[in-house]
Amino acid sequence: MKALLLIDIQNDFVEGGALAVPNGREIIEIANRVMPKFDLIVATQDYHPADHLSFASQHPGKQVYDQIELDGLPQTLWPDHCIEGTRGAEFVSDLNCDRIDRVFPKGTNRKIDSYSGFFDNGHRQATGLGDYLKSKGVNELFLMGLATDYCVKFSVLDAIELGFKTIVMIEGCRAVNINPDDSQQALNKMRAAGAILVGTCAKQ
Ligand code: VGL
Ligand code: ZN
Repeated sequence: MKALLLIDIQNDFVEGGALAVPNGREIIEIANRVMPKFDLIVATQDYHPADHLSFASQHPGKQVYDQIELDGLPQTLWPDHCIEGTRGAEFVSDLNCDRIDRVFPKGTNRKIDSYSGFFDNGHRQATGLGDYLKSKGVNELFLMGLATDYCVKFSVLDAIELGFKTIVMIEGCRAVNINPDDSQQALNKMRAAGAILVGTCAKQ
């Protein structure tokens, strides 16, 4: 059974948003086009309290993109984004959300970030996504969304580790690219870990 996992297609990650991923809005049309090919569609939603410790604003003297250590884990500092209850945290309005069967919020704990849709960055707590997919009999997982070099990458690596055949639809992903080759590095890492990279082709 195949499922589609849409990663963080939220207002703050597209043009005009607080942590806009370059050309992020281009993937909306792609998501809407591929969704009808799947029986099960799940989405992750980055969803932070206003004082989340991944925000540079919570660390006086620090700047956006600085690296710190947070509870023993390396942490990139971000602009305030995807704050619970705000428009920035909502899915992009043109996304056909009617087709999404279930949404998994992540990053809700102030003290730890969560790039992957499956676990927080310390693998300390699961979101329930893995168990949900297994309970539905999913063995092949197709992913697309934002951002290639963070939440897509870590979701893909966890999906592989959890035993899913994992397919990344690269035309449907866009990267933050703090360094210009972050996107390529992320794709290389996903491929090396066992991910299958395709354009948008949903039928393998
Ligand atoms: C993301 C940085 C911080 C993402 C989320 O969705 O890739 N990146 N929070
Ligand atoms: Zn975030």
